[in-house]
Amino acid sequence: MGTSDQLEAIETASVDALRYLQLKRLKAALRRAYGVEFYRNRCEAANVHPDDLRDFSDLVSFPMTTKQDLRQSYPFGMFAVPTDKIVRIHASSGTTGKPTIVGYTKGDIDTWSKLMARSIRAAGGRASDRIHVAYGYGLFTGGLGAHYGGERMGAMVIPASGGLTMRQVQLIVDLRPDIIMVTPSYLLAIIDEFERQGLEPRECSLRLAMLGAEPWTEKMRAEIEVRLELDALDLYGLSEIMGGGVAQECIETKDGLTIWEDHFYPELIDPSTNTPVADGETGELLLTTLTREGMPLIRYRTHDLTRLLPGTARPMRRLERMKGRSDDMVVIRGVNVFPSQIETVLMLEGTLAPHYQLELTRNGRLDELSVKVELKTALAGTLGPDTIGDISNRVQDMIKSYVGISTSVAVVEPRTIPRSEGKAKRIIDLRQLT
Ligand code: DLL
Repeated sequence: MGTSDQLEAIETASVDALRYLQLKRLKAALRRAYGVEFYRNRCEAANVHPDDLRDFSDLVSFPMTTKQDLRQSYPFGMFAVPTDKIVRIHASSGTTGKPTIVGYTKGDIDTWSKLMARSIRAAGGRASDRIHVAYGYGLFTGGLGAHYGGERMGAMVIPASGGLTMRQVQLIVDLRPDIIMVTPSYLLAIIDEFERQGLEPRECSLRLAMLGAEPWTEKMRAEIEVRLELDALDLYGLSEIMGGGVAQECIETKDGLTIWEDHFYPELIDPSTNTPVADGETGELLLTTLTREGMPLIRYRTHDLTRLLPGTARPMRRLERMKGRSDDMVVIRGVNVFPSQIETVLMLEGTLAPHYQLELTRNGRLDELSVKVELKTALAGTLGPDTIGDISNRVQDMIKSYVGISTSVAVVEPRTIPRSEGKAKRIIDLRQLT
């Protein structure tokens, strides 16, 4: 591997060779997990043993793992190795309760670095590139994962972390990075800061953006690509499974996220019945780690909704851009709504910026959804109340016809919705409070 810009052998292998490797690794992964008391108990309760797995289709009889299971074994109960073999801890924040602790052996950090380097290469990165990492460093996996991957491939890494947006702009202008790794919502805040300082974002040195850690849309990609004149690619992962770098969009096809199947085995289930979905259908992604040492996970429920598609740029299958999380879905008067659907509609209206929040309230027994969205910065203070009223009405009508729900839309002045320096908070649920 080293600092090579070449693809790894498995990235050009045949699908048969990949399946052979996966099956061998899957059997070993189940045996490793069986060493953890939690999994042994679960398997015994389900009356399955790792030796029962002969083919991929046998995996459905093995128990799934949930975030709740990880919480209950807080902090170290899911580890498959003694804690003195763990060299790194990360944690996923979660909105309620204790965080979920994730442990990595030296070998796990090595695999993760390799997969992040592979992801950067798949996005079009080279050893000669400079990488500005504006994902947060710390217990969140975004910063350190990107950092180790960039170093592993021999790039120059600028560990900016999240926040201090003025300084982000200064570093980008002065150090002239080729690649930025950041959440899409925070990249928008950085672009706005360029403009606030009277700088033209398109003139900056960036050639690629590797965006993820939160849902985003094709419309947002289009906006970012135009405003920065670069290629914006999707990067997916989750801390429980490893961190960023589980799947990455390839620059040559830009058609969804290639999942690094030599390390993760994907399945899709219908979250309401917990049974596999038919080929090509949308479902909740389950992931089984194939090579993880410190904390192997079997059929982990990600809550992320996507479709599995055949491989294009690589033999590995692709995940369609995440549609949303099953637990971010709000049911409003019987209609299932994802923030990404609302975002797609907002971006059809040329006067609006992709900064928005959805507020849920309950009026008696009825849920109400209000959408707060900012005007484009260039329009600040230029539109009268009538024009703004027209825009709100138009957007309300569009949401009604595309998504099927009634909302109240408030168009607000630029920079009035709080900016995130990492993952954007799109839904404010005030229903319990009213
Ligand atoms: O967000 C890991 C990561 C870091 C991914 C940097 C990409 C880049 P968590 O904090 O555990 O880990 O959050 C994981 O974020 O289950 C998805 O719901 C969401 N998510 C991550 N990437 C994407 C993406 C990191 N590309 C959760 N599109 C996941 C949509 C994403 N959602």
